[in-house]
Amino acid sequence: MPTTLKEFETVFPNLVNDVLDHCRQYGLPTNALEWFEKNAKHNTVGGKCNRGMSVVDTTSILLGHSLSQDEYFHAASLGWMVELLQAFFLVSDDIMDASKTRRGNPCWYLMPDVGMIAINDAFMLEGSIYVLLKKYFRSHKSYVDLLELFHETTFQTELGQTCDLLTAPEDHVDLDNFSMEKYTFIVIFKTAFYSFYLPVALAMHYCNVATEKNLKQAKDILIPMGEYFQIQDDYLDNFADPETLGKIGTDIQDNKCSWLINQALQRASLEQRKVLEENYGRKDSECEKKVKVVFDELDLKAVYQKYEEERVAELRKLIDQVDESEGLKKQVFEEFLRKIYKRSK
Ligand code: DMA
Ligand code: MG
Ligand code: MG
Ligand code: MG
Repeated sequence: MPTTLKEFETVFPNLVNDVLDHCRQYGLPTNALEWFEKNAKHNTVGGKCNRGMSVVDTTSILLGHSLSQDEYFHAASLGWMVELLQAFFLVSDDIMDASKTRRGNPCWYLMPDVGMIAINDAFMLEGSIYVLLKKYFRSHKSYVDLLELFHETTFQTELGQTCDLLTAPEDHVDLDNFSMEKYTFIVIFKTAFYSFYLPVALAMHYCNVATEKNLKQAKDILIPMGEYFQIQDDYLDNFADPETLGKIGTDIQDNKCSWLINQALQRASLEQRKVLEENYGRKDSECEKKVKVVFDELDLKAVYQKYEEERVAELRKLIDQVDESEGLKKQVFEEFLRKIYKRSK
């Protein structure tokens, strides 16, 4: 049975207390302790926790039994470390993307009294990962692998964010600068590694089945799955109800090399291309509306739905070919895919 959000969330307060204890040994002033607690809770809790819960579900599938209390706690701790990494990326991403809302609340940097303290708060969220990893996994035989995996995945995500931001200059719109090739690189690096490969690879290390062959098999499925997930994110940025999504889309105004603009460019007439050139990437909601009209004229909703069915069929084929001889299980991937298929938020 997959874990529930409720059960998973019961672990987090313990982890926050661990980090607070770590700070207390330095005699950190009370107001700073309280600030960190608020930062950690506001930014880490309240999402879907698909990534974090996948560490737990993958662990239980790989071990082949329901988890003991101790196993649940350890797997969930690794899961919350992924959620802390995500919180670190999201707090910074919202500043860089000039977003307004996240998980139905104002973005952290827009909360009263926060402002640019949010930058340091993001660093603190990242730093907490390593406090917890040391506390609970210092004597695990894969400690160095876990540590390196977090470091490398963080770096990969930052490379993706670099390319995401560099293809979206604020003051210069050039649609010729976009391509599906650039897009694929951006999304694999900014999203797929940390959201898909990381949770499963962590569980594989924890369960001692992280052989070279198994890690490669996992990567070959989870990277395309993560690409599909970010394409959903780009689709929802424009087509979802912000109330359901918990965030207001910014990709058009932000001049992002998104899946939708790339698809639009492949299909636009000369006239439509002109509309896109004159209105994409402008910090103006009237311009944004004109771009949205072109997206509707090109029926990108249907284009996306067709893409989704094809991509999911491909992923199912890849999953079917998994070799389970070294302890990997197809079910790990089936479960992950089930969680995101046709998601609306
Ligand atoms: C997500 O990109 C990538 C990271 C590393 C946060 P995004 O800006 O499309 O995410 P969102 O739509 O959640 O702001
Ligand atoms: Mg963003
Ligand atoms: Mg972004
Ligand atoms: Mg997005």
